[in-house]
Formats: sequence, structure tokens, C-alpha cells
Amino acid sequence: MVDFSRIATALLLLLVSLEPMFADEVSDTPEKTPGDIVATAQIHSCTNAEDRVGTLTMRQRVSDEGIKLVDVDLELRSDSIEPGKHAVHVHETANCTPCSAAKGHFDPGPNSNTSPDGNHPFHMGDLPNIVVDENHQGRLLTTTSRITLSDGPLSIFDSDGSAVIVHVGADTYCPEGEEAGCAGGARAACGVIRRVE
Ligand SMILES: [Cu+2]
Repeated sequence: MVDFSRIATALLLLLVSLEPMFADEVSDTPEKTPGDIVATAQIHSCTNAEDRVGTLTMRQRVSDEGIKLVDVDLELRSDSIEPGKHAVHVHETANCTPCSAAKGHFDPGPNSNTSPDGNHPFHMGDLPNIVVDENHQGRLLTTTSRITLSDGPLSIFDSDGSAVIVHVGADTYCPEGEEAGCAGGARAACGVIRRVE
């Protein structure tokens, strides 16, 4: 005889295990393997701080040549993020209230010029665009050696920290030089980047 209660329990467990990774409450603490340094940001809309639009996870590892590489995983899902390409950058200050408080693009070099459209795409915090689909979802997986999560001259955890900004428009990487909006224009979303201890 078929035991329906056991089947029901099994189905329930399956459904629980299939809980999408973008459930309303995304895990705030990504797994950390020994030696890696991990950072995360909860990203909120610039027009409505209550609207949580996605999550950034960064993981620093050391390459075979001893180079510090940061794997970037940015996931967005919100009706407030329009389909299309959006510029993504590390900005110079850990403050998203309001989004303009994140200031310019992270660029700690000796000739630091953090103006978003000027000196772009030479900033250390510049990242590739994220592509958001018709369902207002997108994921950017990339690796950068321009920044570090550990201490040092390229650390995004300098005295005032850093934030990630997703812009309303696409980043053209300013091939014609300084041009208003070439680095993505207005700010759509922002998240303060925190190291996972
Ligand atoms: Cu930016």
C-alpha cells in the first residue's frame, strides 16, 4: 500500500530544498574557505532604500603567480532595475545614504582622479557592465586584479571604506574621453561593502 504521508513529506522536503537562491531573505554570510578573504554588500535602490535589489559577493584568492585576484559575483533582481546593461563600479566611500555619498570612483593611485566620467575607465574600481534581462534579473561574474580586499595600496577597505554602485545606464568605458554620462550616468542602486570576518 502506498504511504501518502511519506510521499507528501518527501515532496515537502524537495520543495524546501528547491527554495530559489533569490528568496526574499538572501544569506548575508557567504561561505568562506581558509585563506580566502570574502566581502559582501546588500544593494538597495537609490530611490527607495527599502527596496533591496540584490547582493554583491567578492572573494579574494591568490593566483599561482602570487597575484591577488578578486572574484566578483553580483546578482540583481528588482522591478526597479530596468532590463539592459548597467554600469557597475566600486565607489570611494562606504556610504549609500544618499547614493551620492558614495562619492566618485575608487581610484587610490598617485594620480587619483575619481570623477566618474573623467579618467574613466582607468579607475581601480571600474568593473564590466551587468546585463539585466526582461524579468529584471541579472548576474555579473567577473574577476579583477585592480583592487584587493586585504590591506595594501589597492585595498577597498581604506579609512573610509567603499561601496558598490549600479548605474541607470550602461558604461561605454568612455572611448571618446570625458563625456557626460559615459560611465553610466545616474545611480540606480548602492551597497556598502563589508568584509566577512
Ligand atoms: Cu559608478
